[in-house]
Amino acid sequence: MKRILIFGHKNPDTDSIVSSTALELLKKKMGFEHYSACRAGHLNPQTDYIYKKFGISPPLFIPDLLPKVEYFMHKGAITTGENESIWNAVSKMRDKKVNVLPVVDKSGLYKGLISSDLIFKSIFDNFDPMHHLSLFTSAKLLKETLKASFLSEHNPDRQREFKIILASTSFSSFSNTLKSHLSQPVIVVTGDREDIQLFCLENKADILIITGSRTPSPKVIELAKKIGTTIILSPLNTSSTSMLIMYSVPVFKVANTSLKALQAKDLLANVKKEILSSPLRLLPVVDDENKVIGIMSEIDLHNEPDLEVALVDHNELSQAVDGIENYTIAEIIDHHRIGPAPTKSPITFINMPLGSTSTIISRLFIENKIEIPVKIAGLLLSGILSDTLILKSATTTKTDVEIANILSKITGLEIQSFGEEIIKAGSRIKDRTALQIIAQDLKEYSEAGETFTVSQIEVDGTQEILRRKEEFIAQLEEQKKERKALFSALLATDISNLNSLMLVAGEKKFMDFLHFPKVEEQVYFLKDIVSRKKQLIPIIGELIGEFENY
Ligand SMILES: [Mn+2]
Repeated sequence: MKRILIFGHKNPDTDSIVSSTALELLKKKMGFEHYSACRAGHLNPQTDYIYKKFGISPPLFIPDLLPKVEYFMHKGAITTGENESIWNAVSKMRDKKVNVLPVVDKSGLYKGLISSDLIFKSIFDNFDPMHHLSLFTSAKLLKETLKASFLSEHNPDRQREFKIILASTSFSSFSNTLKSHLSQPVIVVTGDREDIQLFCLENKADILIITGSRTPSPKVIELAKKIGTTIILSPLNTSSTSMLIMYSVPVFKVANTSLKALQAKDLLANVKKEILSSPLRLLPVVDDENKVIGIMSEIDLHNEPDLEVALVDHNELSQAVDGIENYTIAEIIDHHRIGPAPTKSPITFINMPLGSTSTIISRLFIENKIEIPVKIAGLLLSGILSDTLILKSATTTKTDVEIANILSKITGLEIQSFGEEIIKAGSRIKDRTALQIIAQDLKEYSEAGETFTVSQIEVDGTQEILRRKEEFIAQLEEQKKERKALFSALLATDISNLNSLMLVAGEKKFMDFLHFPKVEEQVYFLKDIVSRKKQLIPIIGELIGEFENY
């Protein structure tokens, strides 16, 4: 089953973050383990205060959902050690029905890639019939590949290039051949001919492979031990032994070590070309520590991602985490206006005209007869009180009040005083920059083809906002320019009298359409308006309509 990541909107507020945490818990209690609470932005001061107060870890921070290698790759990979024999690698490929293996070192770190093509090429190169066979290997690799045993061993791990000599001729031609190759390391493959065995030892051949399990005389073994020649006793006959030793080459000698692995976090868009231009049209994928965790092939590029998304506290894609268009939206729980349909197929879409998403999620706990743990009740109560300005905003419904009372009972928190406590934690503007304040709860909208943004902050008195007006207007100008928006506004809602000030940076021709009472240049007084969603956005929608038709 695919993982489902639960996301609130960008620039998350308290309601969207706590909804994500609470929905994950609800799903788990209902037996759905594959839901995880996530967030696309940092906690604002209010939300941070609330999570610390209740001692709960906030949702996992995932800044964007742009397609990454980790969501599309083939997970897990059978690897081969760089010092294993290619025979081992071939056996693994056959058993697991793959023709490529990532090569790793002793600690599991990525070193390269080995494929059946590369192995074939290596065998072909070593088997050049115009020359005597040569082979890069060690006594230990030979012994393992042949499933043989040592009768005498000397430096079994030492890997080098050897000449291979088959003692299949008369003694005199064999002795000539051996002598002509003694300047380099040699391996002699022989049967039970003691004259040849002794001649090899007298001439200090490095490795003697005796075939057919024909144990030599004690005299030969003793001499070998004395002079430091390795004797390997192969259970196979001469022809099988000489074929099989070609596969005793260590993997690293054959592997392609120039191929760079992909990182799990690499953006798919950035690695397509690398995959398609790699020799096998696939590349291994490594984690932060360079450990192999999967394979990404040309075919995987067309895979469905291994995750889906659930949205809480928003349903418009313009407010959702970046990159969301690449995933299936599995579920939506929201209390905002319904934007253009973000899904192709039917899904669970719960949208209710209530004061907060937290109210809806609390109801889901109750409807499903699942007890709300005290700390989660604390989070949900915070979500309701934050979104409804302590049940005073025009968006507040009877249901919000009922649910808030239930949560208050569970937590033992008194609604008014706890509400004031969290609103105060969120209205800190003194030591924060205009950008921090505007970005904290910024929403982007589009209406009749025009883009605009409205940020909101709750304050206890508006003097400080007016004093820093120039700073805010400059930052709103920035936002407007960056998004090519018609205007950018900051709604400063005064919780002491439930009115708001709106600071606006906008296109000149649009500013003429704003007929709110003007407090100062670019600052308007919005009497009794505290809800961006229910009160301000519908008015702005109409204004834009008038503006477009003008
Ligand atoms: Mn909300």
